Amino acid sequence: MDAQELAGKLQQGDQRALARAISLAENDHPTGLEILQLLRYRDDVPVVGITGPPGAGKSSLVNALAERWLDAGLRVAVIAVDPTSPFNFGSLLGDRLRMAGLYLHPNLFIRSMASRGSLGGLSPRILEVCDLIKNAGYDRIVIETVGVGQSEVEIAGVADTTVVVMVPEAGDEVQTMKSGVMEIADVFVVNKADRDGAESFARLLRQLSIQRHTAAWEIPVLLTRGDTGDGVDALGEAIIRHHGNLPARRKELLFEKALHLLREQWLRRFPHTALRAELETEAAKPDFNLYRFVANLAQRG
Ligand SMILES: Nc1nc2c(ncn2[C@@H]2O[C@H](COP(=O)(O)OP(=O)(O)OP(=O)(O)O)[C@@H](O)[C@H]2O)c(=O)[nH]1
Ligand SMILES: [Mg+2]
Repeated sequence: MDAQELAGKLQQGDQRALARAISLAENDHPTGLEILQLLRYRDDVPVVGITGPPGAGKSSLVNALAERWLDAGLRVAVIAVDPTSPFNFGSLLGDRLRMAGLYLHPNLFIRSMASRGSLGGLSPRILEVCDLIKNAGYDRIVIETVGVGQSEVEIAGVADTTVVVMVPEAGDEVQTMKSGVMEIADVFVVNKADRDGAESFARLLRQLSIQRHTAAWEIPVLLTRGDTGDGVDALGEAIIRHHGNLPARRKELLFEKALHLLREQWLRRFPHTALRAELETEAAKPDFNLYRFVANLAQRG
């Protein structure tokens, strides 16, 4: 199937065409890029990043959110970014969806992606994957990443709305928490609200997040229960409200994405190893000048 045909099927919502296009994009196959170039630009589909420490209840919340949105007749895509294995469906997320009977739901698309490198960064093709999914007619995209590596902060460069999930036990650590996590949250969730200290932890988070409030957005701190779904309606509402409230944020994200893609093109044009070798050769010459070297490179195009 050529790019035109695949793009056509994908736009009709064909899940197999979507899966095929995603594989092509992930493998840097030229047809993947061709498909992306045929599609419409869409920023009307909320991309939601759900991050937080291992076991905080992210998959349970994703499952509960997906259930609600599917019930409302929406088409939902879930991406699980797993730092350990590309095959086990983001620890248990697959199991949860299966148990909830959602696994085979025709309006649900699930994809697991391995994270990149030992630091657990997001897959380099996540932007492309989201754009493919948007064009396949999905109304919501949810990305679950475990907050143990780079992915928890990187997610903020991909998602329109970043939800940071924590548990009451984290209350003691929050003062010393990596500042990155405080800075990326558009919505805070204190999950396992059935446990001691949930309310007081939520109060602390509210105080800490005041300094990040803007005229357009006050960061909500929500109490939820992943196992029963309590508070998940409010979480869904906050996500949609954030997406609607912040068109400026989406413009900024678009700019960041363009920069990211441009940087990648440059890296492809000047692979590091070749560039390093050339630089070393040139630098050994007596008349070497770094600024002329770079200007010549840029002109070579
Ligand atoms: N008591 C209680 N348990 C919960 C709640 N939400 C989730 N759990 C349980 O916490 C455990 C971890 O939940 P997951 O949803 O798998 O957590 P996760 O953050 O996706 O975990 P990883 O993907 O492994 O990082 C499971 O046994 C859930 O049933 C809650 O609100 N209260
Ligand atoms: Mg999980």
